[in-house]
Amino acid sequence: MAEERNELNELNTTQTDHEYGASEIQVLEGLEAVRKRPGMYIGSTSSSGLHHLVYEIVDNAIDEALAGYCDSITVEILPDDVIRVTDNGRGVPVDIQPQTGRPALEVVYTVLHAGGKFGGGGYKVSGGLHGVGGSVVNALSEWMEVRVHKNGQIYEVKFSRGNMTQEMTVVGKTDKTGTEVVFKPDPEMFDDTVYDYETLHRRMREQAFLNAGVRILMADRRPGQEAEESMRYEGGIREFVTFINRNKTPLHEGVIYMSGSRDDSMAEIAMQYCEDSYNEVIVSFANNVHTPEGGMHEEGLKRALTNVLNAYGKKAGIFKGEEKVSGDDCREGLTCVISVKLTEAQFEGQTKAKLGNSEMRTLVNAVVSDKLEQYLDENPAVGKAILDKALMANRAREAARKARENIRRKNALEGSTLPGKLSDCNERDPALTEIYIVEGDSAGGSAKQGRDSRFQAILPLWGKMLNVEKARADKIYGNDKLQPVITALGAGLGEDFDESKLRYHKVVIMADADVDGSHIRTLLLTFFFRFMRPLIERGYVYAAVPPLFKLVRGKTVRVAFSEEERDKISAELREGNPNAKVDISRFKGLGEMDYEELWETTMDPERRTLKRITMEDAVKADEIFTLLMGEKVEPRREYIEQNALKAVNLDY
Ligand code: 1YM
Repeated sequence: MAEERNELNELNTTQTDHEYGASEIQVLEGLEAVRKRPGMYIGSTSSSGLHHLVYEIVDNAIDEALAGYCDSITVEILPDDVIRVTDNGRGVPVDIQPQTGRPALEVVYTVLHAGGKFGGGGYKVSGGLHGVGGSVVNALSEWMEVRVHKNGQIYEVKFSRGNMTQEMTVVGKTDKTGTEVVFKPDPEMFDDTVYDYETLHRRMREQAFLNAGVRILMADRRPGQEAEESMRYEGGIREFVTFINRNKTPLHEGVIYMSGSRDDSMAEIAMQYCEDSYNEVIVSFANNVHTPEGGMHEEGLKRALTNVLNAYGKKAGIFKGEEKVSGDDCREGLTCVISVKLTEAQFEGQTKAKLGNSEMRTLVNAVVSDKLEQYLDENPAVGKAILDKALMANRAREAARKARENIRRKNALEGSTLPGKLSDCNERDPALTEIYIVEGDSAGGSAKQGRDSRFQAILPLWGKMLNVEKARADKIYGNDKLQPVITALGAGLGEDFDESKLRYHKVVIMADADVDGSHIRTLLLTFFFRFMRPLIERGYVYAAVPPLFKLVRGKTVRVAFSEEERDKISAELREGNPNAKVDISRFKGLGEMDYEELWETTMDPERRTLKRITMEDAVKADEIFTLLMGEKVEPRREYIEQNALKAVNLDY
């Protein structure tokens, strides 16, 4: 807050002795800073930064909801990728601010406030630093308009790239209250200004779960892609857990819900185990911000869960003799959402996605220790089911360890065991090498011929892969389809994964752009996600992007990776002669390309396109995988029906 006051004072001293005229109001120094270094304020100027603008404005509406004045928020993508966010709260204040002599409505959007998420300092909390993001969004918008319904009047202000172009003006009468913000992101500031409905929809759904009872309407109003969903979850994060588990079979009825608070902080935890899942899904938030890297709140949960389950197993006579279960055992098949609210959240880690406040470990630990024990005492059947599952996990882990030892012993006896199908490269420094995992033997053959064998290794895979969803870790070791991948990469898997032993720092999945190809990509990504997660976290996994079209005019041959590119190239090839014949064909598959084509379009580092796989991609693959391979038939059928057409272009 101190910083905020300083900014206002500065404004005060430099501007007091005369009144503002609309033409005189220039971009304030602060907003220039935002346009100079946008990354400092919104993380990046890529798609993620573009979407971040929306979150900043929505956060203000959510804060108003948390303060108890607003229960409905509308987020719309309008034609031309203009964003409109509306709420039914009190409306941003319009009275004159004593420090500046200007209406608060103008100040909120023109003065850079303290506490930005990326600029250091704490994060805003409801009732705290209200509206910090408004000015940042304004600075990065080609234009922005805000209308406030309040006191029976409609007030309006307009801006262009942070400059006020219309001072606050009364433009009409109203019987409602609320705020409407409309902005168009500045193409000068972003790589691309096209919004992705799914990205916003996902985030708004998450916010609706985290803020029980608030209705969020998400709509796409761009012609040809209209969509709309109204979301309101009275059950809050309980319903979030039910939603995550929608395609799985719960081990027990109902979601376990626990909450507690201490001083100015509070924690909520909702959890449910699933019968047909061996994964752990923990989704955590601090002040409604997702913390994918976890942190203190997750640590508190894990610690308490392990302690409570071990104590209960003993007390209820479920353990035999000295039996006990590990933390991992306690989390197999668990889905858990944790949401904490605190005044001075410290975000740490590479992407500021990890909560650092140790008092949150204490709080969550205390809440779970206390409430879960009580829950198990009151629901002994659930307690028994959870502990039986943890004991099963424990036995499977033990079996896996033995299987691993056997393999190690076997390897030691048989010496080098690189898979026979692998065509390795000559270079030995993993930082310089890449492995192409190729679908099908014929594509594998072309890849082997076309590659640069100095640094590119090829491993062909073929046939149906193992159903990883139902397979436990112990079975994976012996699987003949995955075994070559494991040995070629050389770093082991699961708890034993050792990055320093990894033989290639680029692992490229090369599969067709069709249903089978996307299937194999999903399988491999799911496998990496579950058993070699650091591989994805460290950014070592890529998808090759093979071209879709081949265009030939006389001796000129070009390839295109999308329909737009095809049309563009086709026009280029016709340049000067609109009637020239350009022969366009669709690549049916990798196997169809000869080795030179494959090298030129998909493997040559100078010319190829690789898509780096993110954790988000992997989580999506994992979700699709669960759906396709899990035990529930109905959602699988629905998914296949809905995606039968889309599947051709599945883009991870
Ligand atoms: C579509 C975006 O910004 N709503 C919104 C913002 C504010 C208020 C209400 C508000 C806050 C307070 C008092 C308060 C903001 N106010 C400010 C500031 N929706 C959206 N709705 N009255 C109204 O915090 O005391 C900044 S944002 F700073 F002026 F109070």
